[in-house]
Amino acid sequence: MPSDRLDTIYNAIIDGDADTATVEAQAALKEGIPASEILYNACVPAMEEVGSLFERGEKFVAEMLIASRAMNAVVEILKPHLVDGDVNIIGTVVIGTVAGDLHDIGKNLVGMMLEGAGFKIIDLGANVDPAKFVDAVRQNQPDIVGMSALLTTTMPAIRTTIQTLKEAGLREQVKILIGGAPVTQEFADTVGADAFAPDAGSAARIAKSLVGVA
Ligand code: B1M
Repeated sequence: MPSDRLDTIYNAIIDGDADTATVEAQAALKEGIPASEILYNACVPAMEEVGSLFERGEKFVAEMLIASRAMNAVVEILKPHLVDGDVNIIGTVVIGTVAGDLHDIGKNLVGMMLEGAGFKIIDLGANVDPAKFVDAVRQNQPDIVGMSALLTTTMPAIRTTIQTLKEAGLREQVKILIGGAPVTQEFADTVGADAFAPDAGSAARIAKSLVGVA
């Protein structure tokens, strides 16, 4: 951890203390610590630690939820520093976490980075049924459909959603980008997605290449 400030944010998120986490994040920004450093050196590792504590039975679902609220509160503060409001629109992305899956922090970060890269984002939220993806594609004619899955048990919903888009005759109109902790390039190849991104930064880079922007 490069500073005490980041250490405090890290611990506050693990403890689900949104007040301390947000006050410290504001102070860190004032001190000139870049928003990306706060995100990737404090917030994301904090959520990884929460996951490990949960696996070891040292945290429960309710505590994971409270930690995720603290993380979201910090992300709201960081957002204006991560996303440049003055970018040209290079494409539209419909994004959501797939059916049965309530995890939305990673999906929100990906949406934010894509917005920063110049995409218009239509965020369908979490636990999105395949039919809702289909409706959103019909209505918005996006260039890319982004799907996030955080559970091994919800990864198959990516396949179902792609299949539903195919049945609706919409699959060939869009590029499909997928991600989430258990998702791999191999899985993306198996389900016929156009691209996989392991993190939010690479998602933005890959999305740009999908629409032909270097
Ligand atoms: Co849950 N959960 N959770 N959880 N949770 C995990 C995912 C888990 C790994 C924890 C663990 O056991 N270590 C485990 C999954 C095990 C598995 O399937 N292999 C797990 C479990 C088991 C569960 C429940 C089943 C627990 C239960 O009820 N018994 C339950 C399921 C509920 C459901 O969805 N139906 C559950 C519930 C929850 C909460 C609701 C309490 C909460 C989510 C709150 C919220 O999101 N609003 C929660 C949390 C917070 C976590 C952990 C701790 C943190 C997730 C997170 O936000 N990470 C998580 C442990 C972990 O991840 N280590 C865990 C930070 C985020 C920035 O990373 O989401 O990976 P991530 O996103 C990254 C990349 O993956 C990528 O870019 C992002 C940024 O770099 N990416 C994409 C993500 N989406 C992308 C899309 C793209 C491209 C890249 O293109 C479109």
